[in-house]
Amino acid sequence: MEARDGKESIRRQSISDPDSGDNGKTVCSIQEDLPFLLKPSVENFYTLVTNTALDRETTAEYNITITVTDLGTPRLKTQHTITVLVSDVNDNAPTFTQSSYTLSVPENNSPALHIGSVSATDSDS
Ligand SMILES: [Ca+2]
Ligand SMILES: [Ca+2]
Ligand SMILES: [Ca+2]
Repeated sequence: MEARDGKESIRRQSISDPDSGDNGKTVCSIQEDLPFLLKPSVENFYTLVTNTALDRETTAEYNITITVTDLGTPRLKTQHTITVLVSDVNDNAPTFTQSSYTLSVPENNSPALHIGSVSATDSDS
């Protein structure tokens, strides 16, 4: 998924419970420490949305446990875990592994004399 605007809908979950009355009414929730919200849409449907911008270089994968509980007595619940993979956007410039390099070379050198090497990395995938 991509989440540039922070509110992108990423998944709809359908819930059903064959009991009647409160025994068949359901409440759905996810863990609170995740950058996602589960919003009720039409009856028995919930929409999973992001509530902040995600950063693949910090967290590339989330496991979201969706808990659905009925309002009967006793309350019965079912849990389901879904995995959200954050796809990469090219949002990092390459960087050199050292902030400065000083190399020395003797004068009167021969052609193609090896002086040293530099390296750079890019945290995007
Ligand atoms: Ca990023
Ligand atoms: Ca890059
Ligand atoms: Ca990236």
